[in-house]
Amino acid sequence: MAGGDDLKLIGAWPSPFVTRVKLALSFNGLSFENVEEDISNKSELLLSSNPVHKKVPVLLHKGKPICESVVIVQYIDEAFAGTGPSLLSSDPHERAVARFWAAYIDDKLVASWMQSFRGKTEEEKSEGTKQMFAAVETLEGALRECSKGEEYFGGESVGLVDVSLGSLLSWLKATEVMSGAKIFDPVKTPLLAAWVERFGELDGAKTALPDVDRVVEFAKMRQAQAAAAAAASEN
Ligand code: GTX
Repeated sequence: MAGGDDLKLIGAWPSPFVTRVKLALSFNGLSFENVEEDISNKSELLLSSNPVHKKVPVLLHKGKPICESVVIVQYIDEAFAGTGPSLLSSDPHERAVARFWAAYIDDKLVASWMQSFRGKTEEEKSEGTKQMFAAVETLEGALRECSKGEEYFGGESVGLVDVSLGSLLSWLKATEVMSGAKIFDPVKTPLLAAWVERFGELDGAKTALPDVDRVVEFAKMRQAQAAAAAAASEN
């Protein structure tokens, strides 16, 4: 397997951004050393590799760090071109469109989804939920446009947008379990609902995506910690 000793991933298993990098490595058939980071007690390796944001993921290739998940995914695609199907089209316009939607996923979907459970008030949370559903509906249109009748945002095979959105699936499914609301509704967003099923069946996705039940447990533990911290600050 290519990669091997040359690739080290500084990550944390619950992070959807780390999953993003694992997906790209997996789809490219690249092996890597996984370095599990304790986010509450950051290692010297993380701090020196990502001194600006001090966040995971960081990919070290031959010792050189690359930061920011979407940047790392594109780096893998370029540095290991030919080891797997390319995640970006050879057409500059299609590449630009894919980068646009990858940014949309982080700026609109991830941001509103986080607001839906981290909002300070109930209004903020419900506004987050509303915006999250609006972003999902917009992505239904993006899938229709980008796939051109094929199976993925990337067309016949997965691309940057599939990896960007696919990395969130365990968390979005965990949110469905916890809230009871269907995020990828087969009636409102039939293409996306089918895409979710198809994406989850890919070997690369099965390898890289964290188990939904484990994410639910983790999320409940974090909720309990946040509630305890809020109660302590009131006293
Ligand atoms: N924009 C970055 C990327 O795409 O790589 C974002 C990376 C990031 O936020 N990493 C977090 C981190 O290292 C871990 S993932 C947090 C998201 C949790 C969502 C589910 C509740 N954080 C360390 C820190 O902020 O100090």
